[in-house]
Amino acid sequence: MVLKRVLAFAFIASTAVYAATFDVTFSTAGHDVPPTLYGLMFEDINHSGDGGLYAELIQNRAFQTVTPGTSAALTAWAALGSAKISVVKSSSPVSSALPNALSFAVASGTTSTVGFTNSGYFGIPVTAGWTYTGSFYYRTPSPPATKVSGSFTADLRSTGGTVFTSATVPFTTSSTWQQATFTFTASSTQTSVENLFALSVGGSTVAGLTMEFTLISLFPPTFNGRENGFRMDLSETLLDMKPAFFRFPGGNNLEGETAADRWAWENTVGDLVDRPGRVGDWGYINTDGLGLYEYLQWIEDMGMEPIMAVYAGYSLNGASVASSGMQTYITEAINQINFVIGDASTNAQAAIRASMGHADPFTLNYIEIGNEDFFSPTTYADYRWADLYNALHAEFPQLHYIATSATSGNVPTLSPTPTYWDLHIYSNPICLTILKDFFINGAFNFDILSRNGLQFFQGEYATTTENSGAALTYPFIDGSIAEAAYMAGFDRNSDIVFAASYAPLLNHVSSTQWTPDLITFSPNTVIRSTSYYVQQLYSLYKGDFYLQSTTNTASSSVQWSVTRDTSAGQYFLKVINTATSANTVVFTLPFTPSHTTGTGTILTAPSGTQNTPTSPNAAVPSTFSFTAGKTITYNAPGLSLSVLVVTE
Ligand code: LX5
Repeated sequence: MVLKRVLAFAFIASTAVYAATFDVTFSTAGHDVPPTLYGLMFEDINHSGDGGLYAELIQNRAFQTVTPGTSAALTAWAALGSAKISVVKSSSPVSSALPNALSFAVASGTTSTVGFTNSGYFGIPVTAGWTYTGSFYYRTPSPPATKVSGSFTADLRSTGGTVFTSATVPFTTSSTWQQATFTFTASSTQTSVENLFALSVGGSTVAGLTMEFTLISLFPPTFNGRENGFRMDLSETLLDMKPAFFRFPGGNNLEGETAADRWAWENTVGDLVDRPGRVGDWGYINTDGLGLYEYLQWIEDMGMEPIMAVYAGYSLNGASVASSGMQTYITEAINQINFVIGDASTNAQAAIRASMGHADPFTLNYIEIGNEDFFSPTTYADYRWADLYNALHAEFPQLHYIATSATSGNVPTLSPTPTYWDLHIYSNPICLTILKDFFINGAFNFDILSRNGLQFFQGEYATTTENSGAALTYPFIDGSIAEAAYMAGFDRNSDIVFAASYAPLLNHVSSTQWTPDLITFSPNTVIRSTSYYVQQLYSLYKGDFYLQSTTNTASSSVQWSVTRDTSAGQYFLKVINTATSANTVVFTLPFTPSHTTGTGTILTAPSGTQNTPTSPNAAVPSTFSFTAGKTITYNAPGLSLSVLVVTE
């Protein structure tokens, strides 16, 4: 994967070190906060999908897109005992989508235990009380004249061979594919994730046989108990943010290295044996077990709404589909949308959705046309945007279409003129010299934009470097608080900013393509970064109405925002102090609170603090009490985001 972006380097600007007092008054005038304002951006990067949110534990479960006979084709697999294993192109594959299989050959005369193991996505969690659900397809290409019957043992074990839980799985030789299923329950929790899934059998039972296996799957309990579902701890971590939307499936991972490699929805739905998988854009194979249906079902379970992208004819090799070739992708996009919202009784794509268990349409309001098409602005402006927009809008006039390119003075130069526009920024906390925009300095970026009907989606943003230009592995408090200052601009400008999402979202600690990320995880741990807590506080205290207040100047150390949850009669006073020393804000309220003591939540930590695998809770929010009255004086510690809750 080639990074499209050259990260900007900038030089540190001096921040105020003297304490200051800021007087803030606010009235009841303001504007609605859109319910979509804070959500999530997701693509399969850093094994955030396969090996991450998608709960499948077996890596390379169906030998998708690998080259038979190579050692790479055996990624995560190893033989047990004297068995010989290799990946072959099956002479009679389980499906046309899955041409390959694991060949398991046992020499005549074998008596000792033979089998094979899988090491998972860089480990497998063993957790007491979890019932694991497994399955696999198997056949014997040249079965003996007299059928052989026996039993495999499926188990989870340490790399040293200690078995934690197992199940007996009967089999009979046959040249046709059979599917075996099993469950087992772990009675102990292992701290180490260096465990294996093993399928084994007594050597004398299978001596002289060659068998084939594929789609060897093992799931732990999943979020909401869904079959083929999502990892519980990661889902719950995201749910704790109360995210409003989920942008998917990319990001770069939508686009493919070439058009042929793009994320194509139709290859991601239906039975798992009918999903070929693809080489993802971040250097590893995507099984597409996490497919369009699974995304949508989980989005619904999580109480979010989708912001779904359609491929727009531009891929990462820099090539655009010619105008004459666009119809294929227009049809594909229409079909993709019909899969989501079509009438299952009249539409073929919607009927697939119904056959998978969701007869009713899913919620869908936003479609993103492409991703970062400013990398090919000419073809986007010349025909790709118009071709897709016009066709989709004609078919689905009720949906909102988000453009991703072609700007001049902050206005997309596209025809038809878009109403929704996604823009991205990865930068450092303070950028005075190179980018005029971000992050502390950018807190007023949206204030200066004209109110001309254009609605903004900050679909990706993150502090990616220190001010020195040094790359970050994990978000650090300085950058996270800079993001918080910037986000005050989202609250204040939520009349024209309808959605915003940090990116990337998730990172498997053992397979990282991009840092920093909002959440880092291993097979059995989840690390919430300092930026996670900033996102969480903004989302939880979003409110439904923004109240105009005295504004500070751009690039000042202290920013604030006042929003209200109207039905609860609660006001959320957010205070962001990006300086390393304390500053004071004095709020004068337009009412006298009904209480004299309020509760606030604060995220603060010394400069440079990061939450890491070895120190996951270096900075976590804590609550505090404050004296509430018509005037509230709040002394904001250095590097802090505070939310003061006041009830009318
Ligand atoms: C960025 C932009 C990482 C990504 C793209 C997304 O979050 O996939 O939309 O990658 S980049 O900078 O290499 O283009």
